[in-house]
Amino acid sequence: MGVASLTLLCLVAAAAAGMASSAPGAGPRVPPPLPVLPIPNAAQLAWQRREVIMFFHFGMNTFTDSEWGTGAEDPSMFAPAALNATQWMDAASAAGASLAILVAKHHDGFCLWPSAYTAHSVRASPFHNGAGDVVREFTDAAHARGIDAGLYLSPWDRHDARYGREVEYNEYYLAQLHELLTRYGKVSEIWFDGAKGKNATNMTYHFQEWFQTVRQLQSSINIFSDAGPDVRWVGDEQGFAGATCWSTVNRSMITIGATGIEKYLNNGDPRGTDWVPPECDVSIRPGWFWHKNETAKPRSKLLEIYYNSVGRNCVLLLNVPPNSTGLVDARDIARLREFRATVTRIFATDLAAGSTARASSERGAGFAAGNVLLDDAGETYWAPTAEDGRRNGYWIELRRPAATRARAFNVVRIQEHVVLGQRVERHEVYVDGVAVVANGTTVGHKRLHRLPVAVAGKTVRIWFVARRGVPLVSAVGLHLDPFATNVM
Ligand code: FUL
Repeated sequence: MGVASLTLLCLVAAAAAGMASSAPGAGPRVPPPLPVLPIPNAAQLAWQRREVIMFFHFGMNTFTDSEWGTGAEDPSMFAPAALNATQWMDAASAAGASLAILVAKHHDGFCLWPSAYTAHSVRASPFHNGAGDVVREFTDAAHARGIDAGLYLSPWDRHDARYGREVEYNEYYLAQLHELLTRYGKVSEIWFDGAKGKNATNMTYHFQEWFQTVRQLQSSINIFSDAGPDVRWVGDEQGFAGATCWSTVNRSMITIGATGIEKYLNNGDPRGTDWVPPECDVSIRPGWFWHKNETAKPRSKLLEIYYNSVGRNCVLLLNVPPNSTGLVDARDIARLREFRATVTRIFATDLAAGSTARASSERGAGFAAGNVLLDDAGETYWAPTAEDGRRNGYWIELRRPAATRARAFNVVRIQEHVVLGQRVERHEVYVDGVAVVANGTTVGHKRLHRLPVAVAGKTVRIWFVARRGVPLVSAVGLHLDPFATNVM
């Protein structure tokens, strides 16, 4: 290869990588803006991008038709005849989930793995004649499918006699955490449920010891609880985040398991100093556990949940309960597949594609308005100069190509570059300079606006009316949801 062609190749490669500084004649590249703290860590960012993850509630309750077992259940009742965790992963794949979380021990205290610290486990059950290990089958099946595994270990334990004796129970719980986090390979999320019955025995959980032990054993894990530290509960079990939803909170404001914290968790806190994004847990059926006569929510409900969770800056943790045979009901898998196909269909076509983008200003090479149209997993973003805030404010505008501007859309997608912090406090969406078709407060990783009626138009402009620092936008999309009631 000649020197000339080599130089050309280098230039092309540099341009492709956005390295304007290496092109002859171009000035040095403008660095990215400073972050607005707090910002997510790498594990939190990877979690956020999953968008939909799966929950599997399976245990003693599956066999007793209950939601909260008493702890007095006989292990002989735990007898799934054809448990197949690979089939559970079919359900996770059908939903497009990259992480699956198993309830390893629920409030009834029965352990789905052969814990060395209690007799109340699969070891005392007929499952594989006492030689079974559901946690092993689950984690192996997940890993074999390329799905990450997570585990739930209920702090509230209605069976164990140590519950209520502070040191003894905390030691027991820690020893079980140790088993779960050292025997089964990589664990990507651990769930600390704050739930506890009103008349439950008094018990102080040593969360700090638990959290630090988890970190010691699994360095890239995300720890879930009402108060994080990595992922927080959204404050309800309907799968709905607040219309205002910050990834930030002040952890010191949240007592795990307390009542009255729900609204704070639902909305987050713009002045929060901790990055603890919300997870929306909801079951596909009325119950968390399987009950013979319950059925899955319809597609329209699942879609509403999606818009109100993923579309409000959250990760959706969708529960599907395996039945007493040890299998996920085929109808539930079909519903998950239908749900995923629907989401894919809505978002596969971007009616903003081919638009030209302009903005109130651009920070420099690498921060162009057009970055919001690139399908690059949020790597690039539009950044304005800091000056706009002192002039007329920050906006970005898409001018749709003549060929598609007559095509109506009823969903507007906006995504912030949260790598550098969540910033947008209030925004408005205009079509053709006049009608405000949508407005709202926070954006975060993803904000989906469903419009009351489908609209067409030449230009779509988004004003960032209030924000912490300059807005940084990684994507804007326009979509048509054919299942919305306003579309013929
Ligand atoms: C709640 C529990 O009490 C439910 O049984 C279920 O496990 C849900 C995910 O969390 O707090």
